[in-house]
Amino acid sequence: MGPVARDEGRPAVVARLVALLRAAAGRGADLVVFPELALTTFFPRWWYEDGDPALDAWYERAVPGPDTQPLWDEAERRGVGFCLGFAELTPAGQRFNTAVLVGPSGSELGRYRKIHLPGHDEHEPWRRFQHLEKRYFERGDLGFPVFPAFGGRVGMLICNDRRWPEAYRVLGLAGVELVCVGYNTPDHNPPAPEHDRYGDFHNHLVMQAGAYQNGTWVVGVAKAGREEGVDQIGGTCIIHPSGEIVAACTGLGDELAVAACDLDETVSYKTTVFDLARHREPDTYGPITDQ
Ligand code: CDT
Repeated sequence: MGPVARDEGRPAVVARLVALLRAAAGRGADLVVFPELALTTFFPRWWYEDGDPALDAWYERAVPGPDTQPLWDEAERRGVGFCLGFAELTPAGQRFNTAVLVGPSGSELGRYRKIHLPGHDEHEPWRRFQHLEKRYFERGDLGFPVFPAFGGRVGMLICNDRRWPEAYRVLGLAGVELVCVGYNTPDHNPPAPEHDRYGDFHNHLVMQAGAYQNGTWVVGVAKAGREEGVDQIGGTCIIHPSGEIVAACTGLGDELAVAACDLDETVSYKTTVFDLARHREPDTYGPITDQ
């Protein structure tokens, strides 16, 4: 997905999502994966005081809601499911960076709330842009669930989660066969500009490793391009359980990458080199969770 402007508005963004979903259906897709916070610009790049109504405006109180209903309708009409990232404001006032998995009949199959929240929670004026996810979201409270869906077992991660092997492994232990990962990654990291030239490499490195080490498909989807003056990496790709990229986007705008993901191709990994039940040695891994 290309950039979303600050003033673009949900109806215009949803029309873009609908167009992508329709095109994907035309190419035989069963499942369409959209990016993290797909309905708006990446608003954690700006500072807001607590209680500012302009901050609250970035969150969804319900999905589907009046503005997002056309996406649900189109998905149901085409018999295509989707995974969509959005900012969630619950009735109890909790705020999460969330992804929802919707089935081909338009019903919600499950949701995931982002656990690894990057960035900072105070205003850091020295940065060219902020990354205030730690301020605007709580840590997800749903663990790393895996849902029976699309003929297999589907999990979700959100952006920074994809850099953490533990996240894939928890999904792997639940037998995940396809992981949907939406992301918004600037090509500049203010605290570590020396990493900037590795942005695309690190993006693929972590997702390809996560796929191979857990014998799962990984679908990594960018919100890319120059968004409100911040350049974001692309690199959307579909990764086979071997770790190989089998389909990828080439640009930084709205674009589809399509692959036939045979979930049975996970089996030879899950039953041999990454037969987790047989080969893991969890009693030696204590420091991973103890520290
Ligand atoms: N959205 C998100 O999690 N982005 C981070 C940016 C780098 S950390 C400031 C990422 O891991 O891609």
